[in-house]
Amino acid sequence: MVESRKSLTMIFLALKFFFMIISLSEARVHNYTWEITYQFKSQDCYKKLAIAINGMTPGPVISATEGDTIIVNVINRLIMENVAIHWHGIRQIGTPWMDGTDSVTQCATLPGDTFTYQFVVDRAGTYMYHSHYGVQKETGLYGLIKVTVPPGKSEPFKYDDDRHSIVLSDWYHSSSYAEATKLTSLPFVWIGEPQSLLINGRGKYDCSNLNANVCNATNPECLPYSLTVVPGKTYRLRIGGLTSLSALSFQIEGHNMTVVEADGHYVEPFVTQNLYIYSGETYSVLVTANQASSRNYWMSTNVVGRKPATPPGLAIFNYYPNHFHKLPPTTLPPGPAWNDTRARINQSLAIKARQGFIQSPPSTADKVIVLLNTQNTFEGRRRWSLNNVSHTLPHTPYLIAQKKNWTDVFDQTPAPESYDFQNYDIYSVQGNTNTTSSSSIYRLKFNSTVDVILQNANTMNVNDSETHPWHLHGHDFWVLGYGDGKFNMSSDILEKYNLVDPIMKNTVPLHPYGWTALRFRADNPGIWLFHCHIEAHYLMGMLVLFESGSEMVGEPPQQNMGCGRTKSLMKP
Ligand SMILES: *[C@@H]1O[C@H](CO)[C@@H](O)[C@H](O)[C@H]1NC(C)=O
Ligand SMILES: *[C@@H]1O[C@H](CO)[C@@H](O)[C@H](O)[C@H]1NC(C)=O
Ligand SMILES: *[C@@H]1O[C@H](CO)[C@@H](O)[C@H](O)[C@H]1NC(C)=O
Ligand SMILES: *[C@@H]1O[C@H](CO)[C@@H](O)[C@H](O)[C@H]1NC(C)=O
Ligand SMILES: *[C@@H]1O[C@H](CO)[C@@H](O)[C@H](O)[C@H]1NC(C)=O
Ligand SMILES: *[C@@H]1O[C@H](CO)[C@@H](O)[C@H](O)[C@H]1NC(C)=O
Ligand SMILES: *[C@@H]1O[C@H](CO)[C@@H](O)[C@H](O)[C@H]1NC(C)=O
Ligand SMILES: *[C@@H]1O[C@H](CO)[C@@H](O)[C@H](O)[C@H]1NC(C)=O
Ligand SMILES: *[C@@H]1O[C@H](CO)[C@@H](O)[C@H](O)[C@H]1NC(C)=O
Ligand SMILES: *[C@@H]1O[C@H](CO)[C@@H](O)[C@H](O)[C@H]1NC(C)=O
Ligand SMILES: *[C@@H]1O[C@H](CO)[C@@H](O)[C@H](O)[C@H]1NC(C)=O
Ligand SMILES: [Cu+2]
Repeated sequence: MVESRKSLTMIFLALKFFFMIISLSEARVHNYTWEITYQFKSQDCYKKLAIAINGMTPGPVISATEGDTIIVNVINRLIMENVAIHWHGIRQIGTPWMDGTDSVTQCATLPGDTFTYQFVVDRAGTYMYHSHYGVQKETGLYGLIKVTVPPGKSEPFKYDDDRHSIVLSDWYHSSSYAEATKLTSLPFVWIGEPQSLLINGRGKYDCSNLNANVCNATNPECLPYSLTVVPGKTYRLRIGGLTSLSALSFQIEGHNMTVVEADGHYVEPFVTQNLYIYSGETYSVLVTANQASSRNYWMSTNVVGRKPATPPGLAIFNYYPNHFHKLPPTTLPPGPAWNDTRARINQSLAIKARQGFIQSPPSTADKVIVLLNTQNTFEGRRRWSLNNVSHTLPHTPYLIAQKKNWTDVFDQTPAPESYDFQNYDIYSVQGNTNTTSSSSIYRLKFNSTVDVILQNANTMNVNDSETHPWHLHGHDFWVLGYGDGKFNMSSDILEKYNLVDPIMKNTVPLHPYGWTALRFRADNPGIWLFHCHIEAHYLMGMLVLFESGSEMVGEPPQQNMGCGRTKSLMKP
C-alpha cells in the first residue's frame, strides 16, 4: 500500500517534471521588426495620412502563447515625428522600461532610430498595443495582442474557432497635429466628433459631395470587413476598443454574444445583444452561427455616451457559402439609445469574475485615494483635473529622473489624495472653474493595497457629465463597484463593494455623475500611469502617476534616453 503510494508519487513527480520540460521548451521567442511609416490610406474611402506598421493599419495581430517572449524592433521611419508604443494590458512585471510611455518610462524614439521592446506575455488573454506619444494613436498606430493558453492548461469555455479579432476605432480626417493644436490653443477649440467609426480599419464616409481623388466610394480599401462563418459553429471573437474619443456599442444582427473574457480575465458568462466597449478595453465573446444561413447579417458599432454625430460603423457577418461581400437584405438595426446610461451601468455591474477563477481581493486597503474628475480652465486653456490638479508631463521621463534622483525634473510635493467632499457640488458648473497644474505623483508603499475611487462631476456645460475610461499601467485592479452620485465613504463601502467575485481589469469606465471604485496591490516596481484613455483628455491633463518600489528598478537602458536631462547620460 505504502509502496504503491510511493510509486504513484514518483510517477506523478516524473509527469510533473515532464510537463515542466514541455512547457519550458514551448516558451518561444517572437522576434518582429516593425517599420513605422506614414501612408496615404482610404480607410473610410476618404484619403488621409495614416501611420502604418509594415504598411498596415491596424497593425498586425501579435499572436503568442502564455509565457512567450515578444521582441519588437520598432524602426521609426516617420521622417519628422517621434514614436513610442505601449503594450496595453501587459503588466511588464520586472520590465518597467518596456512600457512604451513617452515622458514616463522612455524618451520617444527619434526618426531613424530603433527601439527594441522585449517583454514576456505572462497571462493568456486579449490585449492591445498602441502609440503612447501625444495624440498619435488616433493616426492608426494600434493593434491587438492575442495570448493563448499553454499546452496542458484548459479554458472554461468551448469554441470552434479563435482566428478572428475585431479592432473598433474612430477616425478623424484632420491630422493629429491639427487635433493637438486645437486642444492646446487659446482660445480652446474642441476637435468635435470623429468622421467615421472603423471595424478592422474599414469604414464608409459619405463621398457624394467630394472629388473622387479625395474620397472614392468604390476604393477597395474601404470595402467593409467581412467575417466568414460556417453554420452551426461557435466563434470566439476577440474585440479591442481602440477609439481615441468614442465609447461604443457593438452588435451582430440577430445573434447573441456571450461575454467570456475581459482584459485577460475570465468573466462569469452572460448573454447580450449589445456589447458596450470603452477605449482601452478588450473582450472575448462567443457567437454561434445559428441563424438562417441563406443570407448575411450586419455587424455594427455605434457611439454611446456622447450625442452621436458619427454614423455607425459597419461590417458583414458572412454565412458560408454566401458571397462575403453580399450586403445583408435588411436595414441596419439601430444601436441602443446613446444616452441610456442605466443600461451601460448594468453591463458594467454584470461583469464579474468567473466562478473557479476568482482571485480574491485583499479585504481592506492600506490607502484610499479619491480622485475628483473635473473639467477646468488653466491660464485660460481648457483642461481636465484630478482633485483640482491638471497634470503636466515633464520633458524628462519620470522613471529615469527618479532613478537618477533628479528632484528638479518633477514636482516633489505629494499629489492630493482627496478633495473637499463637503463643499463640492458634482451636479453643477463651478462658479470658479480655474484649476492648478502640476507634475506631482503618488508614492505608494511597495506591496501595499490601494483603493482608488474615481468621482465624476459636471463638466463646464450645464447638465453634462462625460464617460471616462480609466486605464492603469503595470497592474490589474479589482473592480469593487460602481454607483450614482457622490461616493459615500461609510455606506457605499459597506453596501456597494463587491469583495466576493469582482472582476480584475486594466481599464474601467467612470459613468456620468457616478463613481467607480478600484483596488490594486502596488507590487510592480516602477512609475506607472493611470489615466483617462480618451486621447484628448489625456493631452489635457487627465492623468496621474503611481510610484512604488522604484528603488528596485535597474538602471535605465540607453535606448530609453535622448531627451531632456537624459542627454547627459548618453554614451557616444
Ligand atoms: C531579431 O531580429 C533582428 C532583425 O532580424 C536581429 O537583428 C536580432 O538579432 C533578432 N534577435 C533575436 C533575439 O533573435
Ligand atoms: C475610384 O476607385 C475605383 C476602383 O478602385 C477606380 O477604378 C477609380 O479610378 C477611382 N477613381 C479615382 C478618381 O481615383
Ligand atoms: C438571445 O438571448 C435571449 C436572452 O437570453 C434569448 O431570449 C434569445 O432567444 C436569444 N436569441 C438568439 C438568437 O439566440
Ligand atoms: C435621450 O435623448 C433623447 C433625445 O435625443 C430624449 O428624448 C430622451 O429622453 C433621452 N433619454 C434619457 C434616458 O435621458
Ligand atoms: C438595469 O438593471 C436594473 C436592475 O437589474 C433593472 O431594473 C433595469 O431595468 C435595468 N435597466 C436597463 C436600462 O437595462
Ligand atoms: C482664473 O484665472 C485667470 C487667470 O488665468 C484669472 O484672470 C481669473 O481672475 C481667475 N478667476 C478666478 C475666479 O479666480
Ligand atoms: C536625492 O537628492 C536630494 C537633494 O536633491 C538629497 O537630499 C537626497 O539625499 C538624494 N537621495 C539619494 C538617494 O541620493
Ligand atoms: C482650484 O484651484 C484654483 C487655483 O488655485 C482655485 O482658484 C479654485 O478655487 C480651486 N478649486 C477647487 C474646487 O478647489
Ligand atoms: C506582498 O503582500 C502579500 C500579502 O500581504 C504577501 O503575501 C507577499 O509575500 C508580499 N510580497 C512581497 C514581495 O513583499
Ligand atoms: C438641467 O437638469 C435639471 C434637472 O433635470 C432641469 O431642471 C434643468 O432644466 C436642466 N437645465 C438645462 C439647461 O437643461
Ligand atoms: C453617508 O451614508 C450614511 C448612511 O446612509 C449617512 O448617514 C450619511 O449622511 C451619508 N453621508 C453623506 C455625506 O452623504
Ligand atoms: Cu476622459
